[in-house]
Amino acid sequence: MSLSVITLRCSVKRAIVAMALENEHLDDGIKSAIHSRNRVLRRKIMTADISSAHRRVSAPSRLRDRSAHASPWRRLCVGAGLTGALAVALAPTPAAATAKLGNGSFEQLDITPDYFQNFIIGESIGTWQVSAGSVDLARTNFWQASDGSQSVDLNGGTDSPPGGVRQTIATRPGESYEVVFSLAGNPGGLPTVKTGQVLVNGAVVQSFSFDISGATKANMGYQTRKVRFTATGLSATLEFRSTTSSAYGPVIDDVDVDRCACSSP
Ligand SMILES: [Ca+2]
Ligand SMILES: [Ca+2]
Repeated sequence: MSLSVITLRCSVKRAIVAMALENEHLDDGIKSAIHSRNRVLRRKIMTADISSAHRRVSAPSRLRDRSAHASPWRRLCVGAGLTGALAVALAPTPAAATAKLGNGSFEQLDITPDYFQNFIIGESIGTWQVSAGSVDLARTNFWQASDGSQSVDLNGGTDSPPGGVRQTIATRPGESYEVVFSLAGNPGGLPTVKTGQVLVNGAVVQSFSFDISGATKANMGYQTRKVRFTATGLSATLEFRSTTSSAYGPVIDDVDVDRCACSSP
C-alpha cells in the first residue's frame, strides 16, 4: 500500500469517525458500533503489514521515538503523514533561503569562447555588480577555475584602479553568516602577493592575501577562505575588493554564504 493511499485512508477514517461521534443526533447504539468498528480497524491494522509500511517512512529519531509509544493505528497514520510533515520541516525556510547569493561561481554570464572579458565599475556579472575599478572574468581556457569554468580577477587592466564586485543578499538581523570562497592570484604578473578585502555593508570583515609562488594558469593553487559576519538588518551587501595595484590581482571563485550557528568573526 502506498504512503499516499495510507495517508488518505487514515485521514478519511479519522474524519468520518470524528464527525459521527460528534453528531448529537446519532443514536448511542450506532456510536457504540462505530467505536467497535474503530477497534476492528485498529486490529486489522495491527495484523496487517504495518511494519513494512512504517519502515518506508524515514523519520528523525525524535519523531520515531514519539511514535514508538503510540498505538499501531496512530503509528501508521502518523508515519504515513510524516512524508508531508518532513517535506515541510526539511524544505528551506524563507530565512534559510535568504542567505543564498546568486552566481557564486561566476558562471551565469557565459563568456565562451573568450579567454577573458573586462568589466568596468557599474557593469554586471550576473547578480554581481562591479563596485570599483574594473575586473576580468576569465574562463578555463585562460586559467583554471576553482569551480565550473569561470573565475574573477579582481584587477582589470593596468589603466584601471583596483576592482571589486558586490551583491546584496537578504539577511536576518542578529543572525550569523559564513562566507566561503576560493582564492588564488593572477599568475601572469607581479606582485607576487595579491591582497584584497571582504566587506559587508562597506566595512572590512577580512583582509586576505595570496602568494602566487609556484602557481600556474593550469594549476592556480586555489585556497578556501572563510569569514563570518553578523547581520544587522534585513539585507547585507557582500563585496570582494582588490587592494593590489596591478593588472594581476587576486582571483576569486565559488563564493557561498550560509547562515551558521556561530559567532563572528
Ligand atoms: Ca566558477
Ligand atoms: Ca587582470
